[in-house]
Amino acid sequence: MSQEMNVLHGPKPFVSLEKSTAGQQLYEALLKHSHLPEALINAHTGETLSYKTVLETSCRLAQSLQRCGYSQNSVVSVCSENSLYFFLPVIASLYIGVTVAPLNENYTEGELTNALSISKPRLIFCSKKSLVKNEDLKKKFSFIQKLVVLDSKNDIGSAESLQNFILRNSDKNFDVSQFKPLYFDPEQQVALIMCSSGTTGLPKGVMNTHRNLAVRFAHCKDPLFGTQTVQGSTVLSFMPFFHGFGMCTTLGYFIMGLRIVMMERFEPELFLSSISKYRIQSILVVPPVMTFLAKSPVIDKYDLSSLKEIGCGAAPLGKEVGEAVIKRLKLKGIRQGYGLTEATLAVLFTPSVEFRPGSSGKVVPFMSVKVVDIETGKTLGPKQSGELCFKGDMLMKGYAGNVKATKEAIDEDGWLHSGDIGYYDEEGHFYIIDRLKELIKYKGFQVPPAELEAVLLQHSSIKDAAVVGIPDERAGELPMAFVVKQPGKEITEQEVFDLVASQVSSPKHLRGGVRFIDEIPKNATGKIMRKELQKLALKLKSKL
Ligand code: M24
Repeated sequence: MSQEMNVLHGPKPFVSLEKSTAGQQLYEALLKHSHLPEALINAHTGETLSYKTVLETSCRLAQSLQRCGYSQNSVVSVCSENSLYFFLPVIASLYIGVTVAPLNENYTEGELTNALSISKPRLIFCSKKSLVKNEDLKKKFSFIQKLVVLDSKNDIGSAESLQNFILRNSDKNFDVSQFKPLYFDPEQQVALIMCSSGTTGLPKGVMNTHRNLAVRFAHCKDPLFGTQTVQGSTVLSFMPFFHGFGMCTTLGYFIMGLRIVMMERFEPELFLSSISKYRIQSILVVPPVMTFLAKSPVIDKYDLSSLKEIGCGAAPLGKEVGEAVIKRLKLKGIRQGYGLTEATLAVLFTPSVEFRPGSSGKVVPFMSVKVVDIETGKTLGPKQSGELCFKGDMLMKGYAGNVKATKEAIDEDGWLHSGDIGYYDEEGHFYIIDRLKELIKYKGFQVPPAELEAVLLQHSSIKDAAVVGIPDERAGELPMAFVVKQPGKEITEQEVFDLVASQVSSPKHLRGGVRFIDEIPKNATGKIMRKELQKLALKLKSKL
């Protein structure tokens, strides 16, 4: 059987890939939708931004950035909770070839230091909430020249407000029709630098190109692979905008002219009341939200009858949970997405008419997938499990400044090795069954074990350490640490927990517990035998 025979290709695209940049496509879309009164609604405050405002402000901001010397390949960051203003600097930058490096505003200073050292932004658009943290970072890094506060009317100290930055640097009589986004080679031009640890090691900077985003925009227009919504219909967006899931899906919503109700974070009652109040038709969620929808008694207090579509991704969704939600909310099915930051967004997605409970979907247009035997490297056929590898227009350009890690992730033939184990059935529906890579996912958030192990090893009482994920019904996985004490030294479980909690953001805290052992099991090449430790963790848990 030829190797090519077992490579599955996405179906013929419904629309062909636009040759223009993501910035040009966003500009055209915002112009087309500029008669629509609401682009974004803040579910917490009821404040709104119209499509016309998003268009005008983003264009004026692009001009302001240009006049302040930001040009093709300059890097800026957005470090903010989800807000009405988050996408203004993103879209403005995309118009002019400036690269955006979104940052998780909940990151600790240590985590931000690592992320900033990779992307080196000259300007950070931050929120009032994250200003103090960003001011400290500006003192530390000389490459950060400026802070602009997104959600303040007035300047705060030396940080300018977004409004003033635009007023001071753009034409008084700015005319949108005179503004034209610039053209760059979409395949080469880096649009975003996103944080991801990939299959191993510390967080790295994933370079997603304009072409990568253009693929998402093409998917949005596809009746099989887009969200089942039309211009003007209402969606709810609360996935973090700094992550590929929230960032790329929401940019796609702008392309489609949807009415985007946004939330800063998942708040159960606000989530439900917003669906009811705004007659939300489509939502994208992570598995813990599905568990909430399946099990929580408060669901019955709300009218959720407007909801026609739920897409769920970023972590495994239990078949039973999916089925319970379908029954409770009277849906046709759940649309599962399987994505990786390194592949921009969902590369597997349930087509709108082919629901399969438990499946993560089929390969999307512009992408190919194969399943590879992890021992022999042979390409496998249906119902045979192996590592999922992807190729196509959604693959990242590489990790910023890290050729070695890029070569480890994408092989010589252009295949991205996902580090996930799965198989497909005769109809091409994929099922993810295990994770080969060390990454842990807590509620869909990345928890790279190597990062926590580095924190643990800094402590003088710790000789060796390993962190693994243990299964958890609500969160998917919880990080658990195995620790070897230095001979003659003492440290308690609580002290280990506190050490990690003091240095990394909340999803990475050791909620799975801390266990002391005599030795970390390692293979001949010194690699931690994580599967062994996972088995041990489960054994210990069953004894409790
Ligand atoms: P990143 N099942 C099992 N594991 C999954 C999974 C799934 N369905 N999806 C992701 N993973 C795990 O943080 C794998 O181990 C994302 O999770 C990511 C990024 C962008 C978009 O990236 C995998 O190696 C999305 C996920 C996404 N998910 O759904 C959708 N987008 C979606 C899009 C449009 O790097 C690791 O997480 C419409 C509907 C959708 F659901 C990658 O972790």
